[in-house]
Amino acid sequence: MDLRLSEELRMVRDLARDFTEKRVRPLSAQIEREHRVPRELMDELAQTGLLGVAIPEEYGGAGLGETGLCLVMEEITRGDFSVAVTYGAHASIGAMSLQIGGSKEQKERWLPQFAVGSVLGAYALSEANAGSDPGAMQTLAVRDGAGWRLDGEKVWITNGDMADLVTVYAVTDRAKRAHGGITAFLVPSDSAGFRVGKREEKMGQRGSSTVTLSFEGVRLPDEYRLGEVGEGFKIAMATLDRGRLTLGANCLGCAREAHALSVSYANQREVFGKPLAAQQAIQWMLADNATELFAMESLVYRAAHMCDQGEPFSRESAMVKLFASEALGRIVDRAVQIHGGMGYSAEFVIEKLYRDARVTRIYEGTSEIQRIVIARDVLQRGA
Ligand code: COS
Repeated sequence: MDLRLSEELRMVRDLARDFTEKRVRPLSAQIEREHRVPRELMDELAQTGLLGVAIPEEYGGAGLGETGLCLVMEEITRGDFSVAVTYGAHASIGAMSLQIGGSKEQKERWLPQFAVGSVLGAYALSEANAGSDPGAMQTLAVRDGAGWRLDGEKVWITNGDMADLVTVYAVTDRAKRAHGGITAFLVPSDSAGFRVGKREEKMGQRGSSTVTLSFEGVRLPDEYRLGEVGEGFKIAMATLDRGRLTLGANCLGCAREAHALSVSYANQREVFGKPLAAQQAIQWMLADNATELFAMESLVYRAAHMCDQGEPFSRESAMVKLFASEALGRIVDRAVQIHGGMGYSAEFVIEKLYRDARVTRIYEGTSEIQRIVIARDVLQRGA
């Protein structure tokens, strides 16, 4: 298997790296302080063309697939996790349901707008009592003349207050639920009855907006239904297969940043008359970081390659999410330890990375859910 990057992929990675250094990193402290990623930054990202990196060329994107998306996510996360999550909620899971489940007409209408950022997307699956078990959702869509009427509430929706078009999953058959009873809808945020509710105050990734969305008798024409009636759960899961891969790339970017800061601090800080880096205890931590980074990188880009080749990759994407989020947890923990008291101080970025990292073991499926997905696949398809 050849994992070398094509000329185009290297160009897109360099573009994302350059944008991150010039525009994202300098704003990171402000984003953290104000708990807000400026919409203008998304507009600037749109101007680079990076919003459409994974959108097929026929729909106005760069057509660089999951590998392209992972490269961009990795780079942006190095500059600021919240910006990367805001980007991903649009370019990854926001656009992906449409790419997976949309008709030709729906893709022709919406994807070019997603690619240039004139329409921002979001993905709304979770509910207060349906997080790990989305089949238990209560949001209901019932036939209303030639269209649909939507009622319910979604929680933890990234970009919910910024998005123009939200993919909402709703029950259309209570008896069938995950097995043919859930349908996906494209819901414009200016629909009557669409409301943005509470904004979460979070431990980390504070700049990324996470809100409740409610739908009170939202009326939708049938052409806003995504995929067939009853096909929604599969579209939601296939979208998460992609999302979990790009999340692995987020973890990789954050871990690289923590490791680079640790190496630099270990070289400059002196203890017992010599640099920290001369202490074997510190060297072992750096060696473990470097090894886990190599493993993360290998998993992320091998699984992305499988996805881009059209091979099944559901088990592998769960493995990426599980391993990368847990390895990131170990790497940021070592980074705090290497920095000592400085790692615990809010004046240093390590403290922020530690907080930003924690949720990666929870959102888009907890580590325990990933183990369920992997174990089921092992038992059904073999080791
Ligand atoms: N791609 C396509 N279809 C899939 C799929 C996937 N990755 N995973 C499951 N399906 C299909 C199944 O094949 C099944 O189809 P049939 O009805 O034809 O049999 C259907 O979807 C239901 O699947 P399953 O029986 O496995 O559903 P469960 O309710 O047992 O749920 C898990 C399975 C646990 C994997 C799922 O609920 C899950 O991923 N939970 C976590 C959700 C999550 O990540 N939430 C975070 C919020 S999103 S930011």
